[in-house]
Amino acid sequence: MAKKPPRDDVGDRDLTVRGPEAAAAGLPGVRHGLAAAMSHMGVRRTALTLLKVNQAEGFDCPGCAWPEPAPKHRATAEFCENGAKAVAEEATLRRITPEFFAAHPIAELAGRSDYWLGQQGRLTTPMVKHPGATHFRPLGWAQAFALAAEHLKAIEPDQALFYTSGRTSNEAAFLYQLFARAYGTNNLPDCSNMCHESSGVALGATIGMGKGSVTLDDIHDAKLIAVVGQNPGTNHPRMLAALEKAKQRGAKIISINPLPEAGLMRFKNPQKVAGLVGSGTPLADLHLPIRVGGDLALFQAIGAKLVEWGAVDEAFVTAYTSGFEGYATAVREVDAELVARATGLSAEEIEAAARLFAASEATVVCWAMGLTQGRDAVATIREVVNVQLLRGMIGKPGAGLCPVRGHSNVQGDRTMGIWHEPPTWLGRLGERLGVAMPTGRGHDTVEAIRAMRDGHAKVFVAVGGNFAAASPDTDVTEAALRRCTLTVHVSTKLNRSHVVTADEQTVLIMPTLGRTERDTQAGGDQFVTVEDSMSNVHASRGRLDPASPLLLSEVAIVCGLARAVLPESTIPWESYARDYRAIRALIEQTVPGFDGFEAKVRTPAGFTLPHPPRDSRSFPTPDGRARFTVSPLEVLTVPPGRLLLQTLRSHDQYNTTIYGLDDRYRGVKAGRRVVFVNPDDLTDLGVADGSMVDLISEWADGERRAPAFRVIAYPTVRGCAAAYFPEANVLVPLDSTAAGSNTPTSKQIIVRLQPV
Ligand SMILES: Nc1nc2c(c(=O)[nH]1)N[C@H]1C(S)=C(S)[C@@H](COP(=O)(O)OP(=O)(O)OC[C@H]3O[C@@H](n4cnc5c(=O)[nH]c(N)nc54)[C@H](O)[C@@H]3O)O[C@H]1N2
Ligand SMILES: Nc1nc2c(c(=O)[nH]1)N[C@H]1C(S)=C(S)[C@@H](COP(=O)(O)OP(=O)(O)OC[C@H]3O[C@@H](n4cnc5c(=O)[nH]c(N)nc54)[C@H](O)[C@@H]3O)O[C@H]1N2
Ligand SMILES: [Mo]
Repeated sequence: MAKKPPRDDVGDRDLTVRGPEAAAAGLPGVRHGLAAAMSHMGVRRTALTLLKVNQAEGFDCPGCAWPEPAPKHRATAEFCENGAKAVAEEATLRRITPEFFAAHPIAELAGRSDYWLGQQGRLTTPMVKHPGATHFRPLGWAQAFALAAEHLKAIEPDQALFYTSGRTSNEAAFLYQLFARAYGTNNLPDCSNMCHESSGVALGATIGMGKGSVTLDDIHDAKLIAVVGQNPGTNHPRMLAALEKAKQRGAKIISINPLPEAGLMRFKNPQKVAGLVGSGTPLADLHLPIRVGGDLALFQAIGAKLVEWGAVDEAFVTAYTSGFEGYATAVREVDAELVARATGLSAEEIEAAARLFAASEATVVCWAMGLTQGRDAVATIREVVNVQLLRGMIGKPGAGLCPVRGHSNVQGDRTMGIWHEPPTWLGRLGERLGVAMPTGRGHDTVEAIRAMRDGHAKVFVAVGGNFAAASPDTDVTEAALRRCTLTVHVSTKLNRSHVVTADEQTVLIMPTLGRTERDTQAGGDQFVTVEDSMSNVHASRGRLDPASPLLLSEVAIVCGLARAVLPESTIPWESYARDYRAIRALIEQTVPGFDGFEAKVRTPAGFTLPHPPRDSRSFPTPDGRARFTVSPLEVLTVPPGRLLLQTLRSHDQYNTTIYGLDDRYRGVKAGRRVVFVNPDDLTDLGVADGSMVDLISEWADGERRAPAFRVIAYPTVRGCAAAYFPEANVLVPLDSTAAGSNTPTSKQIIVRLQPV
């Protein structure tokens, strides 16, 4: 039997702390994943649903963007504990009906936690809050579209914002950007702005392609894998199986992380009997406990060693790159003392890492948010590229650059044109459809918040995501959203963004189908497509009955909006919604790499998009060469009595969706308002383990405070601290962003702990 949703918000009443675990997954992983699934779905639905995850005829796991092995190598259960939880959240049997909204005034919902809101179940009915109303009320789809159209027609196109989260399918994303642009704006901020934007910018400028250059086989065949600023045990658990395979074939693994994350230390593969009960495979051969923000210095220092030792692939450097001389001169001058301060690592540790790079003939560097969300994120990733270029590690089996994406289709959404800049193919699309396309740059996430805050943007539309909770500077972001005349949320689940409202504002909730559900249109049952972190595009077919007969697909909602907002439009919106093949045909005609799209996605494995650096060492940069770059090394200085705080994910959350209140691998149970601090720092600060503190960040425009966090003595690097996102987002000012990508610096916040 599925369990009922929680009635009360419990907060951290029962919080306990046990200390970090040594290994990830194994039997507890399976048990926890199944327990979550069964509490939402009951036994039968759990079995039926989980067996379809990531299978050729099933749906793409909504969890993460890690690729699936080729169909013949797929396990019967090609998912992980956290994939099971992601599926359970969506396939839950709990429902939010109009009666729920009648019983709970918006003011009450606004006081609930993200956890409580999410646990209430799936949205079932389009809802509206009219100006002056205290409650959401149901309305019909036609009325909902008409209301949105009334607002959108009353403003200039650039006064509207069209946000996307990375779960949206290729088909829905392509139509959504077409709608926004046919309406007249490039204001298409997306979750990528807060996520891998820094990777896209750094890779675009150096190798000419903003995407990773490896395939899953490259991971399996690598001789050295560096996992930098990433916690795969929680966020990409299936990656651990790939690391294990590489390891068994002789690869070495380096973990570069301020925290000793369980999954990187030891892994028990839940898909193997030995992994269920044994002690697991030790994964990392070398763990570098780096100071937060120290990676730029580390990769410069590694590059310096490689140059010094002559461990350079000269043939590659000569044939395919530019800028080597300038780079080599710059790294020869890297100041060892600055490197030590920036990284907190000893010369021996750095040399050990450099030796592994020098000795490896096939190296992959993987990274995620630990590199992308800092002040120097773009420059840091360029330093990773420098090291890989030195060793000729692009376009070679077992080697490459691997930004590990977050949301299951965040990479595909960008390929489909979800971007605040006009994609190269936009002109062609406009010509084909006979529609003038906007040419100027639109707003990214941070700029979108500023535009709402300053009254320049009036309507906010979101296809997926939880903008209020995911964005930085929570109070500023919420106030900004409240200044809109209309906010529209196309969502599967209730979240904070729906209940951040102002009295005179109109708010629309448009409930939509999820990945797991059958999508039937006038033209029959539809499937959608997604692109994983390694540029593989494949089909995803939901099988479950929709959570409510009133749900529309994202595609249908976008078409409904477009027809209401652009009644004169000559774009055949209705035929797109009737049969998604029409959308794929338009994508094929527009987006490079999609020739033969329809036929190719109908094969079980789908297809891999072209990637010139990976495929043929051709670099689509202005001079056709991969570029070495030089960046200054500036140590992040932290005033005395302060710590450098990073915000990260617990094991029981998917971004702002909180599955549960435990962080098993870090030994935290039943609570989230915790801050992890090195015990020696606690001694120096005179703060006791287990005591309560406010976290305060200090900025030119004033302090920001996150109240009431429990201190946990934890083996993080000296001078650094960690707390969970989104509780700590309030501490990150809107204007604190990475140079070059404008990504909020969610991993680098200087804080003081104030005992309460
Ligand atoms: N279950 C689950 N899966 C997810 C998600 C989820 O929330 N839950 N989110 C999805 C999304 S959208 C994304 S983007 C990915 C995120 O995947 P991750 O990037 O793994 O997520 P974070 O929890 O932010 O972890 C950041 C890691 O970087 C380390 N780190 C922090 N600062 C630094 C630094 O300066 N240098 C180095 N070297 N390391 C640092 C932290 O200690 C932590 O281990 O996961 C995706 N998958
Ligand atoms: N401080 C701090 N802030 C961060 C981060 C951090 O590490 N630290 N990480 C950043 C990162 S990497 C990211 S990606 C962003 C995430 O930002 P978002 O993508 O905006 O947030 P999510 O929590 O992933 O969105 C969850 C909501 O999506 C909706 N949803 C789920 N599935 C579907 C679907 O199939 N269709 C539709 N239409 N809606 C659906 C549900 O209503 C759910 O409530 O947050 C960023 N913010
Ligand atoms: Mo992300």
